[in-house]
Amino acid sequence: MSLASRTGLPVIEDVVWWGPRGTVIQWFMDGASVLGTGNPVTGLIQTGNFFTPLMTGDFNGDGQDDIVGRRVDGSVEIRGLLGGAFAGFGSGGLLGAVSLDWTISLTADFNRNGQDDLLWRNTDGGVAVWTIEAGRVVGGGFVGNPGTAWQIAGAGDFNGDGRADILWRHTDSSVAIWTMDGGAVTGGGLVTNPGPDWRIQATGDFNGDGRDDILWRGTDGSVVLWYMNGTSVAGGGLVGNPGNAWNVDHTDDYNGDGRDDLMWRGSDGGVVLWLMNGTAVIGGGYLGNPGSSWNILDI
Ligand SMILES: [Ca+2]
Ligand SMILES: [Ca+2]
Ligand SMILES: [Ca+2]
Ligand SMILES: [Ca+2]
Repeated sequence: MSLASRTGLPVIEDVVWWGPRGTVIQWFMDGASVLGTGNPVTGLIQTGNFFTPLMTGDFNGDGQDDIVGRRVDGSVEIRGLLGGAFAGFGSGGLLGAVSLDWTISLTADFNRNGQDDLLWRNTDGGVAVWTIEAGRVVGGGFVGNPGTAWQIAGAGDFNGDGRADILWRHTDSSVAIWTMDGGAVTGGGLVTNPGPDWRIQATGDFNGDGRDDILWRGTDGSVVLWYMNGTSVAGGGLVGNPGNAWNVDHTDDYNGDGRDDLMWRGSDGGVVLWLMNGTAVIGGGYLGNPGSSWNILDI
């Protein structure tokens, strides 16, 4: 899910790669092609201060993705990525230590301030949100505990209020949504259960109606979209089937038309982009192959 789809601003998202020995490389995107490649950025791994990047988000509202990671002591750190180089965060950036029974599940904007927040999960099932502003924790806290049979399957703004909501999947394959306002659950409930043959692959606003949708993958490789309106499935259908050698790696708006697109990764490491308009693939193609030791940062 891109900030663009939440703010209505046309923003072309770049691709951030995390590779061997902690190197980061950016692909600057221009619609269906890679416009250029940033210089490799190193220096994230320092002796005695291992920093594992987890995912990206915009934690200061400048429209540029930053990287959030954790040090071995559990402390959380945000590093800026501006113009292909690491930028500092002034007095922000280092968010303090959290015990290692908590993991960061994803980043999303839960309080509609245009800056991504952190969603945490405890091994005991507990859920917490940190709302972030200018690289600092400014609010949030413990949200609740639905039990460990419920797994966080993603986040998206399913009711179109500008705040990200939490998408849940139960071990019995039930689906549920918590609509959120910062660290508080404001509503939600159960969604249709498509059965165990369908896995949630991604969320994003693929039809540009201002509400995020759910992208499903069948065991046969089929790709299906549900257009969402809160907890109701308001439309959608079959997108296609690229075969099980291809996995959905990432969704974002790569051509700046306000609709999220699908980035595929092949079993050989190859990258293919599908530019989307609802369930229709309207463009894109093969982007290249950085090699299987490189991964796109994010969830
Ligand atoms: Ca926020
Ligand atoms: Ca929402
Ligand atoms: Ca939508
Ligand atoms: Ca798009």
